[in-house]
Amino acid sequence: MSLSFSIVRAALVALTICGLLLGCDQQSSSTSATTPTTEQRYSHKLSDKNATPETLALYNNLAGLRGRYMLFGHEDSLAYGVNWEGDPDRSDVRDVTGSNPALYGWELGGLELGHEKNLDGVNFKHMQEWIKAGYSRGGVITISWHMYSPVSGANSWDKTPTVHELVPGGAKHDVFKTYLDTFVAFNEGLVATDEDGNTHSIPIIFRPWHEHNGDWFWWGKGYVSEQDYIALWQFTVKYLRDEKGLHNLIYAFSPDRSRIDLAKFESDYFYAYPGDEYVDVIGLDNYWDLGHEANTASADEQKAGFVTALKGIVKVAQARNKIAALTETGNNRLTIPNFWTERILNPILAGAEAQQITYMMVWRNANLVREKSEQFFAPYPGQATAEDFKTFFAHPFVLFESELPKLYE
Ligand code: BMA
Repeated sequence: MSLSFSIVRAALVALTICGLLLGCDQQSSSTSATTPTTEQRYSHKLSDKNATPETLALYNNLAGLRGRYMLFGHEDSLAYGVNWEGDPDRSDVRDVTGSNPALYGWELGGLELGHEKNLDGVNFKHMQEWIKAGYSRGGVITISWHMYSPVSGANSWDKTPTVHELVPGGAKHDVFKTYLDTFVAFNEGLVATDEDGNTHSIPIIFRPWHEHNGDWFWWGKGYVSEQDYIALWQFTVKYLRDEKGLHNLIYAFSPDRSRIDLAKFESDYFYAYPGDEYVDVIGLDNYWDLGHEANTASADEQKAGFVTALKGIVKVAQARNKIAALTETGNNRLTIPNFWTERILNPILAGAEAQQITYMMVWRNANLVREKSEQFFAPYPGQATAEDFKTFFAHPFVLFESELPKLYE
């Protein structure tokens, strides 16, 4: 692992120096034919043609790890854990393995209403600091948004048809723009300063309007037409990218596995797909095949379903020169013995295709005292799957923060 990484790293550093000092993209015609152009270095294009160098580098470096490594991520990892809250720098994942996750998930719900904290009690200013800290250590940041409905004022699980009023021409379109503006302002705080004192925006894998093929959010199937959902997504991208000039976003699409029939994976996956020009990560939220309480299939059937679903997104991604990811996954309360090796790692490693996913992220570890109900997707010290999680951590295929190559150059 370290050998191939050091070669890749050396090559990337050389290319970066070349890019910084010489401006390779302008040089390509006048320098030797062996000097790769920016185009060649970054053969995976983003939907944003003006994406920042760090954002484009992240996307292409994730693509470059495929088949050999998968990043492990955790939602709200630094904000609280099952048995702690208020520590400025702690994570249940690190308490068990010694490393932070490689990828950090954060959630904006409530930002649009001017709240100080998100719907799960995470202070937005602290969130910005944790995002900056994770990025400074080489980690990857992804952001979701359980937005409140601008029509009913209720939370994202409200079923009031809303989307038709948000898209251009809708009665709440202007209000919706002010909601998006809160993210623009939040994003302005997400800057990093390099050794030379130059600042740049932190690349973010932005994952709006997730699980839209399910019927639990107001943007979900049944409360919005396919056409309006697509218009909502496209407007979101165009507004942030073209009107507000955000160029640090990688857009992740993430339908829910439970509403996909594996016998017709692609047609179900593409329900309300916004189009290749608006999507960068071919994602999937899959709790279903990992012991979801409503899934009555046997463990073997679920493992097979898990692999088939992963192969499905890998195929879709490869056909479009994009990357695939398990954007949300996990087993709530981790009741399955050896969950990490038997239900995640071994099925992924059993064939060449599922291994092509670039990252997986498990959901949050709700604080037991504050939330008064058990909800966790990563183990904490003493939890039944903690030892198995260490085996998972130690496997060369799985990357945590302490093992990451440089992803931004
Ligand atoms: C859900 C649960 C909720 C939480 C929401 C947004 O899946 O974890 O408790 O409020 O995500 O983070």
